Order: sequence, then structure tokens, then C-alpha cells
Amino acid sequence: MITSPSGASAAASSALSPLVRISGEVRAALDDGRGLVALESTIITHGMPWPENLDMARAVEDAVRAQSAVPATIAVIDGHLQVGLDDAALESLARGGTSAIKVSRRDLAVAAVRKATGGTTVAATMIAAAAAGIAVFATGGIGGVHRGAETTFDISADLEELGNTPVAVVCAGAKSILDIPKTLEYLETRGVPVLGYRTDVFPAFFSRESGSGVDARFDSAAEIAAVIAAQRAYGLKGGILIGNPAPEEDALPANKIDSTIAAALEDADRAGIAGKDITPFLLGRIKDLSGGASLKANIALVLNNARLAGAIATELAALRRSA
Ligand code: PSU
Ligand code: MN
Repeated sequence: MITSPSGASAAASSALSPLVRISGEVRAALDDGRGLVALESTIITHGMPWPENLDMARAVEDAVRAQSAVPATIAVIDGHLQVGLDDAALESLARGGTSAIKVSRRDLAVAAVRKATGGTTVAATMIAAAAAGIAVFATGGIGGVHRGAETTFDISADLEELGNTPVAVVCAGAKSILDIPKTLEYLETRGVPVLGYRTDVFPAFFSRESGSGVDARFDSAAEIAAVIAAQRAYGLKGGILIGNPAPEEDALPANKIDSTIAAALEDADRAGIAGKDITPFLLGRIKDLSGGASLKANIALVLNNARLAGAIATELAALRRSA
């Protein structure tokens, strides 16, 4: 069910682009001041294989609901940025796999004209979330500064988006396909607070610890919601990054997964993969080389992030009601 963006209700709709469409359920939650969690879809189209991708997408929505918040999975459907997918749309996106394009900030306008369908990256999902008035977002891992960026210049648009767009992103850190210290330096330059949930160190996606610290540790969802509210109270335009380590029982030991990642990077180099294809290529190679162990860990950490994001969104909604 899709409501027209020119419909009367939510405050966010007044300035909404006609290219952004909000589902009835998301619209109702916005109107009622409920907690909402935006969910990206490149992880569905390019991050995981069928049918695990569909199971994961459904389970993530359930995990958000279990925290009394409302999920808003975001994708580009026939050229529109759709905020809130029904189950049929979710399944069709998951089945479409890589025939669906990968949509980041720079791809949105072309996708609109071509009426394309695709999964939105963290950057494009943040744009849609901010347009709709959704403050909290859950993903698996963000894009970042790639290893060797000093020669390739490969830096994900996710980092610029975090510098510009007021959405708090819960992630399990960044994969060590990236240069994590450089990624954190970049975020510092762009003024993005990097918080650790029950951790002093930034997590490294499959493994719970990278060698780098976070800016501030918080042990409750309520405190993180308060940081989001304070960032807004200052009128600061950027986002917030929250690192939530993968659950202990599902995390993979760094020394084990790092050799797999190194092998995947060598394969990418040999195959001459670059640009927007590099992240999906590496994710696929890591899954194959790890014999599926990485996929299991990936699903567990995404669910863990959805739970935390749901709790933060619910706390933020309560804060706003009491303000
Ligand atoms: N990292 C992961 N899994 C993913 C991605 C990154 O561990 O699925 C996806 C996210 O959608 C992220 C995007 O926003 O890849 C970044 O792509 P790029 O590096 O091309 O900006
Ligand atoms: Mn890139």
C-alpha cells in the first residue's frame, strides 16, 4: 500500500519529493510518533544470496517490531525511492538479485529516469530516511575507505552521507576489506560521532574488535537516543555511527577471517574489479571461501543491529513525546 506524497498527513510529507514514496504503515507510524527503523536493501540485492537474503530481510523487520518499533525497508522500485516495502516487494527484490542495480547517492537520478529497480546502499537509504523523517537506521556493515585508497581513491559515498545527513546508523563496524583506521579518520574529519554500544573498540564486522577505538562508549539504548536528540538540538547536519559488535557466539575469530579476506582481495585484484562492483565481489568471495560461515555470522549480526536500532528508535520516540 502506497500513499501519495502529496497526501495530507505527516509533517515530513510537505517537502517530500514526488520521487519518494512512503508506505501506509510507515506513514501511520510517522503520524503516531512511533519509533521507526530504516533498513537498507543493497544487503538484499548484492550482499547475500537467494533465498537467505529474503529470510534475513523478513527476520530483520521482525526484530525491529519485537522492540516496539516499525521497520521501513528502503529500495528503488521502478525509479521511485520507496520507504516501506510490503512482503511481495521484498520477495521480488530478493529474487531479482543482481539484476537489480546497486543504488548509491550518485545513481538515484539516473535510476529515476530509467525507472530502474535496485537495492539502496547506506548512503541512498540515509537520503530516503531523512526525507521521510526517520532518524534511526540498521545495517550490517557500512562502506568506508578501501585498503589502498591512497592510490585508488576508493572511498565509499556512505562516509560523505554520514557527514551530511542526520540519520543514526547502527552497524557491526566495517569489514577488514576496508582500511578501518582511515575510515575512522575520515569520519572524524566529517564530524561524525562514532559510538560503541557496550564496547570501547570499533567492531570489525565478523570479528568483535578492530585495533581502533570509538569516540564514546554507551551501554544503553536510552543514552544513545539522548545523543541523537542532542545532535539534533544543536542543529548539526550530519549523522551518527553506532558500532554494535557481532554476538559473541556468532562472531568469527579475526585471524581466521582475515586470511579469507586477504584471499578475496587478491582475487579482486587479479580479476580487475573496481568501483561499485568491488564490495559485492568481495562479499561473494568471502562467503564462498569461508564455506558459508561468513553468511551465518552476517545474518546474526544484522539481526543484532536491528534489535539495537529498534530499541534506540523506541527510546527516541519516548524522548520526543516527553519533550
Ligand atoms: N558492507 C557489507 N555488506 C554490504 C555492504 C557493505 O559488509 O552489503 C553494502 C552496503 O549497502 C553499503 C555498500 O552501503 O555496500 C557500500 O558500497 P560502496 O563501497 O560501493 O559504497
Ligand atoms: Mn567505492
